[in-house]
Amino acid sequence: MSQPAPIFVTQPHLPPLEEFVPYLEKIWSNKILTNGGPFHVQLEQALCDYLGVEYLSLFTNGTVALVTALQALRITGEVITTPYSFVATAHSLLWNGIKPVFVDINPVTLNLDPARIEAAITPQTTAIMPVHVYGHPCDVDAIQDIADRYNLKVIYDAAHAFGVRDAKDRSVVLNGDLSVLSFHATKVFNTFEGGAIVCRNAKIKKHIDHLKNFGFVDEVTVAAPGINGKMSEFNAALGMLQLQHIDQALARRQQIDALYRERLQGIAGLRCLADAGEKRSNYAYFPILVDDEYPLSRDALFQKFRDENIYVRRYFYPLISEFPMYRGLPSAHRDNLPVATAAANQILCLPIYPALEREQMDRVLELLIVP
Ligand code: T4K
Repeated sequence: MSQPAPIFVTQPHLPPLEEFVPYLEKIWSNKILTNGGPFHVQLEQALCDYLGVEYLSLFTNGTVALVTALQALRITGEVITTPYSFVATAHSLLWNGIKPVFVDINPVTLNLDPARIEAAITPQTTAIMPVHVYGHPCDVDAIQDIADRYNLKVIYDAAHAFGVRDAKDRSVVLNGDLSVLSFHATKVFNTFEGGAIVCRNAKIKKHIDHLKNFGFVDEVTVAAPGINGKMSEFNAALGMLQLQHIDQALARRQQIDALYRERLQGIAGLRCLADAGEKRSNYAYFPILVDDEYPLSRDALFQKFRDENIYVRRYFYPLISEFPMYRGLPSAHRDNLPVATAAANQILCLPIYPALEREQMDRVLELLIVP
């Protein structure tokens, strides 16, 4: 008997191929492939409109955008951040010669815990880099309050948070000094690879635009040691097309989220993260926590899924603070990070993506319900 097709934690949302052809024809005919071409200009504006922001700069990916965001604000010394994220968050600090200082997370949201930030501030601290994990908004007001009192910058890693709104019903990426988005293939809105920095005024956008183009201000002037962070016309054109399908994709994600929640209710030992509420989530991930009460350990459950060709993921295990380049830091010690350590050992992200079929969800749920 043939095995059912594998199910991955995510599958990129792709528009019908024929819809992309006219975009490609335009690129082929005008022969502008990159360096701020027409699709790049259009996508920056379209994303500003969609997200409800004024200033956005496209990037080749989220990681280069994070590295550049830190450069743009000339962040040095120490930056307070979360160990419970994808490794790119802390790597962006190391690439800038900045020391990450890990602070524990809130047990309900799994985001950086504002109540623990102040104790980690030293004279070297210059900024806070929180992450809206799984697209759920951080406690942005509490974080801004601390930043204001200690004169710190705030750079949000908003890689997961496309289209999310905060408690005041503002685009979540308007918080902090800068917010960084990822448009990687695995994200809610994807341009294959891509990313963006959302900033607050035209002056900083101009500076960021220079930085992503080697520091060039004009043909003969290089104002800063910039990098090549430019998004190509191919990716930008794809972004324009993806935007036409994004609302439909988000609605389907929301249905899947609701169905999982309903079916998982009352299973002893499995906990869903609190529903952040409509518009406050983009349903980018469906994380569950496997408690001691559940008959299987998290890793035994993970393996059980693998054996059935279902590739659930342990985002975020191991913690960033466990990787060799971070584990020697005093703040990386597990005693400093009990909540994050427990979450990393209990977390499992279930498949969620617009094309996930009901029958595939049933396969996933069956394995959870009958361990
Ligand atoms: N900050 C945060 C908080 C982030 O989560 C990320 C990225 C970043 C910063 C950096 O942004 P970027 O520089 O990436 O723009 C994936 C993604 O590569 C990464 O973008 C993402 N976070 C992270 C959470 O997940 P992996 O190593 O788990 O990806 P991979 O290749 O194992 O893909 C997961 C599953 O998705 C596969 O099992 C199958 C499916 N898949 C994947 C790709 C790439 C497809 O079906 N097609 C595809 O093309 O990191």
